[in-house]
Amino acid sequence: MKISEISKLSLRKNSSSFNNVDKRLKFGIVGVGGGGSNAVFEAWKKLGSISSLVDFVVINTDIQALKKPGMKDIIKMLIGESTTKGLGSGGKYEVGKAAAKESSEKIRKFIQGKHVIFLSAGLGGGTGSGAAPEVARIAKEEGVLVISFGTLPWRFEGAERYKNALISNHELGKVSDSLILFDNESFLSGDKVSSNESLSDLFKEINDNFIRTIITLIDLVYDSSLINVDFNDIKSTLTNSGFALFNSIVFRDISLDAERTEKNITIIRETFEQKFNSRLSILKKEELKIAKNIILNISGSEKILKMVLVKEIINGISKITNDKIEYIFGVSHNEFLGDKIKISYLITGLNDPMKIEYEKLMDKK
Ligand SMILES: Nc1nc2c(ncn2[C@@H]2O[C@H](COP(=O)(O)OP(=O)(O)OP(=O)(O)O)[C@@H](O)[C@H]2O)c(=O)[nH]1
Ligand SMILES: [Mg+2]
Repeated sequence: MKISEISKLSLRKNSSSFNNVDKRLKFGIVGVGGGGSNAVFEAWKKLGSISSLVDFVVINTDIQALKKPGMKDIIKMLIGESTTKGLGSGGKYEVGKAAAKESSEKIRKFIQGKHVIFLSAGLGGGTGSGAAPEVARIAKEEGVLVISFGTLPWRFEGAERYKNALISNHELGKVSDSLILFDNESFLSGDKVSSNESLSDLFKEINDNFIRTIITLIDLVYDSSLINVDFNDIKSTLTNSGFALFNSIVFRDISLDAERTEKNITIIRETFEQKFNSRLSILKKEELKIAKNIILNISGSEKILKMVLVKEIINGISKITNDKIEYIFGVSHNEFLGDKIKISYLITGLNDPMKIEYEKLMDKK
């Protein structure tokens, strides 16, 4: 995109009619299976204070897992009572799926009235893999925007789990509006993990991403004081938008001198490229060339966040994306950021990174 086209961006000024719509939005944060529920538990610890906007639910076939202490204010939903008797799925994808089908009305009841569902599941076991696509499917039937998060298992967890995960990822991709996928295995390749990091450090990093995506989206509709983003813009951008990548970047080296423009564009381009090589990213940098939409939330102090900088940010990003990418962005002032600016972004319209692996698996069947 050229700078001259910036005027075509979807900018919305804060308007009172928008605020009226805004306050009626409801978000559901849903964890399916053990790993997914852990992510929701972490999200609840951070976001529980905005609970008038958000309902939390953990869904499982395993009654013991739902009894985990400390999950106050989180709805606990046992699914598939007749199928599993509350004893779990035995690692079977089909059992997780049947359990969700059996309890579909219970799931639907939670979903009704929500505008967005953030769905988290560790793929590979029976419950998350089998039930998460069913939850997403029900939410889509109810007209809810579904943003899903999945993790692929470490390969040492075995071929059966990997197979469950590939099937579930494929299913989830079909029924979610947007799917963000992480690969636990990618933490093990090269020097991406340091010797003193524990498993829970890695899970924390993934969970933090889940939480930050939720916050970014909620911030975009509630908190962008300068340029506000209409929920319907977000909804139309994310509906059936395929695989997505989310992250946020804090820029410390913003230049304000005479040569600022080129410097800033370079800083932004390079930082984005580095993020794509980060250990969380399962997608290749080249994928950005096919991306269809990007939702940005830019925040900084009033002193630093001038329109020229917004242009530089867009220009830097467009160097590594493509001309046709559509931007939606919110801008907000945050005096606590000092000389730094923070950009959170959600890039959508990407391909399923596991497509070839999935097709190989299906050929073998
Ligand atoms: N990110 C993350 N991944 C996890 C966590 N716990 C497990 N996993 C991953 O998620 C996969 C599925 O595990 P669970 O979520 O425990 O399985 P489940 O969905 O409860 O399925 P069953 O117990 O087989 O019914 C595992 O193979 C791990 O790769 C967690 O706390 N965080
Ligand atoms: Mg489990």
